[in-house]
Amino acid sequence: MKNGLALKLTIYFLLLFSFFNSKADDGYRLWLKYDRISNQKVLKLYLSQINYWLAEGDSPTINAAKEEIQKGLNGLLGRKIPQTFTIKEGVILLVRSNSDFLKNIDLSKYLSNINNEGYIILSTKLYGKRTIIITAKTDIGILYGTFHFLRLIQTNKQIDNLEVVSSPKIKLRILNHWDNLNRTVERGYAGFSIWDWHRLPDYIDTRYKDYARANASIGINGTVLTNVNANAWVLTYDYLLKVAALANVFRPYGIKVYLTARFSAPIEIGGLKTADPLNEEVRLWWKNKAKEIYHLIPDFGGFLVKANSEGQPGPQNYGRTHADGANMLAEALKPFGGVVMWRAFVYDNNIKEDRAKQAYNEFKPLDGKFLDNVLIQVKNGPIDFQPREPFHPLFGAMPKTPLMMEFQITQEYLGQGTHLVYLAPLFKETLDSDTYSKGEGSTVAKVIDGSLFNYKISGMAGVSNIGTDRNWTGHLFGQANWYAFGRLAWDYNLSSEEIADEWIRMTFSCDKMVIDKIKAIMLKSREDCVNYMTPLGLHHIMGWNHHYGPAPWIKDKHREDWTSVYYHRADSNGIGFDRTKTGSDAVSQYFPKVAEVFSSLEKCPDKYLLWFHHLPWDYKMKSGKTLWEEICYHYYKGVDGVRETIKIWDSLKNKIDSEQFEHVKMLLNIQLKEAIWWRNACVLYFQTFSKRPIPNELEKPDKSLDYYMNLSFPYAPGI
Ligand code: GCV
Repeated sequence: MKNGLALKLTIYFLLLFSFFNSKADDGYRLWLKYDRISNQKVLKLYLSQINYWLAEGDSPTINAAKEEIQKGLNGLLGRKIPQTFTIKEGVILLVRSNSDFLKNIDLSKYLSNINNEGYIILSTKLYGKRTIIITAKTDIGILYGTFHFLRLIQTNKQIDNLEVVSSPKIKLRILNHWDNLNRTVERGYAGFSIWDWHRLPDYIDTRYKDYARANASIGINGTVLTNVNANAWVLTYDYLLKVAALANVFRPYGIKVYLTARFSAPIEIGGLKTADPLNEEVRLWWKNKAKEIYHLIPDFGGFLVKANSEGQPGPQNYGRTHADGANMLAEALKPFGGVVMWRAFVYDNNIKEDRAKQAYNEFKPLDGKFLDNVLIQVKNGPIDFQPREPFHPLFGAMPKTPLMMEFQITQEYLGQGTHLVYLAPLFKETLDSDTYSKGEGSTVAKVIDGSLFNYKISGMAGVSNIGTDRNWTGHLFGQANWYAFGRLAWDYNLSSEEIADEWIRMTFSCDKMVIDKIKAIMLKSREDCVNYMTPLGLHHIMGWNHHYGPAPWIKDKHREDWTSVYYHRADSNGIGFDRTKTGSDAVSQYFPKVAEVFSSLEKCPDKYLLWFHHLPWDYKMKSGKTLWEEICYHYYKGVDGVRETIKIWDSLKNKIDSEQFEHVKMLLNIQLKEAIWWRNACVLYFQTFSKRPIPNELEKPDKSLDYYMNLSFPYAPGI
């Protein structure tokens, strides 16, 4: 009997132990988990430094900051940190810079270095008491500073000597949701749209607030709720009420809402016969619509517009220019302080010109013709969010028109929902590119932050990867891309490594071994992906329509510029798109210094080689290999990279949360399968032109080209 009881108790305790030991993290809390710090030494130190918090004011934004500091400190330190109303030893003080609490300290040297969204964090003594001041000119600055401070604790950084002065470099830091009103998401791989239009405005999903918190924590201050392939219906009164309900949730977190404006809305929901931007009735319709919107949403951000692109209506339907269209909307928004973000993603299959050149040809002549509340939103590269593209030639080419960046966070062309690809290196590659538009150092970042040409407004947009999946982004590492986008929009000088370091610490662990391993995986992941998908400047060779998987054989479709053969141009002589003077001459759209590099076979970096040059299969590469061999080795290297990633990941078993571990492990196995699929399909296909063997030491594809060409995916996600 006694023995039986002992056994039962042992089993009970073992079960209890294993329950507490196998943590399960479903990813919902993103990088704002605020779990108790596991390193006891670090925890003890913080507990000796932080005794109270004090926040002045009670605006909705200050209340959000209070809620956050309370939740954050209590969670991270594992005990209730009380609020105080007077300065006491070890207080965290959240106040505006003009607060009486700060009247005895001179903040001027800091304040002159921050704008209205910036903040200052100082470790100091106030009235003889050790204090950490989080201050700003505005409430939103205080909230941003609060998130920064909590991040320091989450990442186990020292807090005894703080002198942080931080201000966003870019004004509009915006997510673009390609979400439809029926809740499907174009190029979305994380479930359905988080906007529950049917139940809005009365039903406020808790996700909305969590979405706002997450975005505010990385400085995102705007969200375009709807797809650029727009539906006019969202501009009807009933839907605007729903939009207003979302705006109310986001407002305390400094996030403005924007909508996509379908150019033909005056016809579709306004009953007019035309949407001609020079027609008086049409202009009046938009003015009244703007009035109606601002009546419901006084801080409405403005419109994002895709016009005369991929079948969307636009001013050219009426023989007008993009400037005519954008200015009509800008005029309607102007009295209320709204902006128009007009996309430069235009190309037309009927124009017999290299697609890569068309946006530049269309927009460059319009420089200076836009009203001052219009930004032109330009994708990072001249084609379409490929794994690698050179920077878009419009950057630097429109000194009189604010150009804003459009990145894609959702991985339409980089493995969609199943590949671990950390995008910060891709974003940085574009931002750091030198346009030479005003001599050396005229980086894309300096174009879009407005400093190079004195733009009055500046912006960076990221096409969102968020959906209804429990962990928001489908792939856990998709969260890192959302995070990296926000952090870079705030400060593009941060390195990919710094951002990864922060995110890993907040998502997985502050254990050095774990950080080093995951960081190594993240930092190489984009290059691995380029290698197994589109090495050496290849591009746009993915599956038809759904863009899932490889399909370099796509040809003979109703649009040539949507086929793969249009882009790789493989034939018995060689491969690549000649964009030099002997070809489409797209190089001449770049400033001479850049054009010279891209044009020259000696100077053109290998990574852009086939983007700009058509070269024979036996062309001698810098490595000494032939072009054909080099292509093969890159494809194989990409796959080997994923194998290496899996090995590293496996070594993290029991070192990180078990649910996180298993989730990523399963996805990595899919990624490996798909990387091999990409490699085999592309190498076999290009081999039909090169007629050369795959180098001996490389494993041979185990399936035939026919096999790959016959695969079909009618239900691939995202369309
Ligand atoms: C929203 C690519 C995508 C489309 C997208 C388009 C755009 O072509 O495949 O789904 O449409 O870009 O950016 O407008």
